[in-house]
Amino acid sequence: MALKIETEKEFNLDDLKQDIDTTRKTDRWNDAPTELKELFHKLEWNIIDGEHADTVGLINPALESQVSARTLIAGPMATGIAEVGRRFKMDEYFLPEVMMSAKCMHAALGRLKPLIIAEKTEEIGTVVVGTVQGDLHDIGKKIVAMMMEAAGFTVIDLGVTVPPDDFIAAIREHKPKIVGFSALLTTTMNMQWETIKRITAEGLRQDVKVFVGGAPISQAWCDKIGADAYGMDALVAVEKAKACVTKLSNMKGGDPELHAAMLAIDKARDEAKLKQAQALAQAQAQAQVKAAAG
Ligand code: B12
Repeated sequence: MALKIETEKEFNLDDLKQDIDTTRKTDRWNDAPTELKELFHKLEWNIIDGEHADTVGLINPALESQVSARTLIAGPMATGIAEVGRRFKMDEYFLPEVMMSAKCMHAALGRLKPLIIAEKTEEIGTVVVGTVQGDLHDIGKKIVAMMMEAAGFTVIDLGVTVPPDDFIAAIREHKPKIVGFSALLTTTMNMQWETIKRITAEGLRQDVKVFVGGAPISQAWCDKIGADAYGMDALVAVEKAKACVTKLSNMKGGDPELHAAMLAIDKARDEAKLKQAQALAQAQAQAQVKAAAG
């Protein structure tokens, strides 16, 4: 049985600006056994320090301790690369450092990919994904592709800096139910729009549901460019993709009702999260009252 470790809440990552000793004092991953908490912190710092030759050596013992590939991706790998992004933004890191950290992420994903894909038990349709023209970022897109594959999709990954024509050709050839565009740069997000315009001009818009994602992408951007769904992360992307091929399979790409149904998934998710947080707070308050009375 895989160990359950909380990865979904928003963590304070200030300790990652300091050093691993400061990190050891954070309450992040406190629900993991002590040796795993230490391993998670080492993995965070491995990514920050870009020591890619050692990454798999940290992943393996975590897997042996029943940590799931998903927990590693959504947990210490996500927090480690987030700190790299912060350092890059603040000019504390430059391209060479970020490239070394990206190598750590690729090494880890290479180890985890077969485990995630092994979860695939059914065949529910084809998805075409790619990073739009001019953009070389592919870590997030690879995670989305892996999770889609695990959920039962056949994924055609067109790679990075994919011109609109290549998306069009792939839609004609593979007849996917969904096409997903990743963009990580404010300068390339417009290529998502251009690609949708080309798909529409080619008369293919109704044939595919268009998903968009990447760090600068938002629901507002998705609405503006007429995409069907925005995926803030791989889990959300998979949930929406599955809905597209099950209860919403009769809807066409570009249908406003499909767009509304995708938004309803986000709303339901937010409400469930809120309920969970309220229940937790209530349980904690009750425990405090009990402890005070006893
Ligand atoms: C690693 C990295 C790089 C690596 C990329 C390596 C690789 N193979 O991917 C390298 C070093 C090559 C690089 C280069 C550059 N980078 Co860079 N990079 C990053 C960094 C630090 C991390 C990105 C990442 O992998 N995140 C982790 C993944 C898991 O998250 P994610 O990509 O957001 O994906 C998740 C979701 O967004 C979503 N998702 C993603 N794609 C999709 C697609 C679909 C369909 C769906 C539904 C969902 C979805 O699901 C994913 C998983 O949950 C970011 C910082 C940041 N905050 O994002 C900067 C960042 C994106 N880079 C930036 C910049 C400026 C550059 C360069 C222009 C720098 C330069 N001067 O040359 C070049 C651009 C090169 C190019 N033409 O593309 C800026 C962009 C700023 C902006 N607003 O445009 C950022 C934000 C850093 C910063 N804060 O300044 N970079």
